[in-house]
Amino acid sequence: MKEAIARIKKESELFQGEIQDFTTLMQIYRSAIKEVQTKLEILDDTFKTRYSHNPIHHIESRLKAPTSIALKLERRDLPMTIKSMEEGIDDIAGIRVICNYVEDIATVEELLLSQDDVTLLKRKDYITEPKENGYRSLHLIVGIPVYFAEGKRLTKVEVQLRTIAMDMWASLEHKLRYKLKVGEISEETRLSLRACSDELSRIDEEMQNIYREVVKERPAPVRRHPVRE
Ligand code: 0O2
Repeated sequence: MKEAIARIKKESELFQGEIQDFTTLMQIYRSAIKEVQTKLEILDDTFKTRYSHNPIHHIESRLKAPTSIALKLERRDLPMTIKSMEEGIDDIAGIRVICNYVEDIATVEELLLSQDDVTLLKRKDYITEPKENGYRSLHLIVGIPVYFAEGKRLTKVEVQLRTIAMDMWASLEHKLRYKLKVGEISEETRLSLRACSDELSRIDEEMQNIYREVVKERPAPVRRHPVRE
């Protein structure tokens, strides 16, 4: 890992001869983040007006750092080119949507995917099927058109949706992973982390039930969107 970082640490060494294209592409990803974030903010506001409830607690976004992009390409044995970066990495533009209740995740997904300029490219449901370690989130890779001087480009954005409780677990586990390498995590720690995630999931369910009791009414059930190949 250290060697790889040392080898690619200078940004100018990345995507040799394509640095102008790289800068332009990052600008396009930045615009895609803004577009999707604005869509999410608007749908949250609209939902609040209609149902007196904000499904979204807060939104975070980030553009993947050039070094992380290069490391991911290297891990996947892909060449350091703009083409493989665009085709091989789905999360250069990343948005994290932290929802208040579990059911809000499906609501936000439905509202976002029902917009006709948003295309669902990939869907990973780590809520229905959590990862072995206890990681829970819904990951959507969406394509959205970004308009720039030379034309329009369908750009990929990763949208991670999770509750406040799922986010708490994921951020702490992420920090712990910096302190401990995977091989160093004892079985006991691994099981404790999984137990914490299961407990938080139980709490999420209970909070959802309390909310349902208080409100006694929820909007219409969600409909699923096919993934377009
Ligand atoms: P960072 O620093 O968060 O960006 P794929 O491209 O779909 O084939 P990938 O990228 O492994 O493969 O996809 P996946 O499984 O959907 O995971 C992508 C992101 O989800 C990760 O990005 C994390 O943000 C988050 N994630 C996935 N698994 C875990 C986990 O076990 N714990 C935590 N805390 N987060 C997880 P990056 O690039 O790893 O990191």
